[in-house]
Amino acid sequence: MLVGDSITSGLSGIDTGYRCELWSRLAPHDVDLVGFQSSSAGCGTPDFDPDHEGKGGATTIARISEMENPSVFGGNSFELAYDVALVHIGTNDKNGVNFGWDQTYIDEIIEPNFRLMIAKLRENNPGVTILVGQLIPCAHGPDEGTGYLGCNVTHDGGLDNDGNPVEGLNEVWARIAADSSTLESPIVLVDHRVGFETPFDLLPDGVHPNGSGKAKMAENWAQALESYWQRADSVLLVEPGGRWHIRQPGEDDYTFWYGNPADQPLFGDWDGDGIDTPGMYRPGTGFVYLTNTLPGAGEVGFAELEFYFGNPGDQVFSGDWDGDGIDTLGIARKGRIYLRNSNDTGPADVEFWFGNKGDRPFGGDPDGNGIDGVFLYRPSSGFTYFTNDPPVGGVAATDGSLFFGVPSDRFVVGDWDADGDDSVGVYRPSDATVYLRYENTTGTHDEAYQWGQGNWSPTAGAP
Ligand SMILES: [Ca+2]
Ligand SMILES: [Ca+2]
Ligand SMILES: [Ca+2]
Ligand SMILES: [Ca+2]
Repeated sequence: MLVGDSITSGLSGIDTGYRCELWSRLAPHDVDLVGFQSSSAGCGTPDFDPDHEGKGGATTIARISEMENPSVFGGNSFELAYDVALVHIGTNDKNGVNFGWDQTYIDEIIEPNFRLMIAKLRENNPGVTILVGQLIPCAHGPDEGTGYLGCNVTHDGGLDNDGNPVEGLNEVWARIAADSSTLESPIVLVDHRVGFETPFDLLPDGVHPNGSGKAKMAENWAQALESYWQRADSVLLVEPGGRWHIRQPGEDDYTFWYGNPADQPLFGDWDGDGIDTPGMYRPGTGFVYLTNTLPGAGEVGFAELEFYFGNPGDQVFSGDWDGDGIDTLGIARKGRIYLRNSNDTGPADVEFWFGNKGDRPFGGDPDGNGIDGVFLYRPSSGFTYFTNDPPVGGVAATDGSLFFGVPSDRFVVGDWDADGDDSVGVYRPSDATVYLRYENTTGTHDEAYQWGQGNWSPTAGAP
C-alpha cells in the first residue's frame, strides 16, 4: 500500500506520482497494490495497478482521518490486508504554520501525528513492514499569501537559504524508525534524498518530482523492497517445551510459544507474503500445524492451517518446490522424496528417488533460481548431497556434495549471506554453537556464534 500526498497520488488527471515508474520497476515481482483510491492518468504501462492511498495536499493527520473514514473513499484503508506499507508523507505538514514553524511545533504536533500513522498502519496488520521514505527536498519560495512555508526556512524557524524545512521532518522519521521498529513490524528508512537534486529533479512548482525525480524515487523504493524481500535467513531455536527463540544480537531473544513438546519445528512462507512464520509437524499423529502470523513477543501462537501429512516415521520438511513464493511440505521416506505444492492433505505433486533411508532432508535453493531443491545430510558418512530443483520423476541428479559438520550436529539450510542461494549450517549441541557456511562446498564455517542450549532444536528462515 502506497501512502502519501500528491507526491504519491500524482497531479490530478496528469500523472501518477512515482507509482507508474515503481510499478514498471517491480514488474519481475508479484506485487498487488491496494488502496481505496485509484488513478492511472498518464501511465501507459500495461497492467498498471492504479490502487493507492495518496491524496493531494494532505497532511499526515488529514490522511489518517480520511483513510480510516469509510465514507470518504468507501472503506477503512487501515483494514486492508497489506503486507508492506510505503509511506512518504509530511511535506504538507509544514504548510499552514508559516512562520510559527519551530521545534516545539515539530515536537508537539508533527511527531505525534507521524507516530499515529505508524500505530494506525499496525492496528489491524500487526506484522506490517513499513518502509518510511525520507522526504524529497522541496525548492519553492515562501508564499505567505497561502500560508505555505517556504523552503528557505530552516526547521528551527530561522531563515537559511541552504536549509530546508523537510529536513526537520526527516529527523523525526529517522527517530521513529530507530525507536519503533520491531522484529514483528520492521520500520525501514528509505532515503529518497540520495542522488536527488533540486531543482533538477523537481517540477517548476518546486514540490513534485519530475520524470527524473520520479525514476529516482521508484528506484529507491524498489531497492529497499528487494533487499527486504531477499534479506538473510537466520537460525531459530526451539526449546523442547515449544518456546521459540529468534536471536537479536545485542538484545534479548524474541521469544514466543508455538506447538507441543516433541513437535518438529518448521519455518516458512506458507502464504507467499515474503515473511516466514512458524509451523510444526507432530510425528506421533502426522498432523501439520502452520500459522501465517509471527506470534507476539512472549505470546502463544495459534495454528491457522491444520492438515494431515505423511505417515508415522516419515521425515517432513519444507520448501518452495514450484517457485511460486509459497513454501509447502515434502516427505522423505526410505530414499524416495514426495513433494506437494499446496498446504493441505493430498498426494504428492512430484515424487522421485534421491538418497538413502536414514538421510535427513531439507528444502533449499542451492543454485538461487527461486525453486527449492532438496539437501540430504547422511549421518553415516557426514556428507551432504543436494539437487538444485525437483526433477520430474525418476532419480534426482546429485548436483553437488560437501562435507560439513559432524553426525551429532543438527542441520539447517538457509541464505545466510542474502545473496539469493541457500547453503548449509549446523547447530552443534556439544558447544551450543551455530556454524554457518556461505557456499555449498567442503570447508570451514564463515560465521559462528554460541547461542541457546544444546537440547534446543534449530530451524531457519527470515522472520
Ligand atoms: Ca508468510
Ligand atoms: Ca510453492
Ligand atoms: Ca533451485
Ligand atoms: Ca547465500
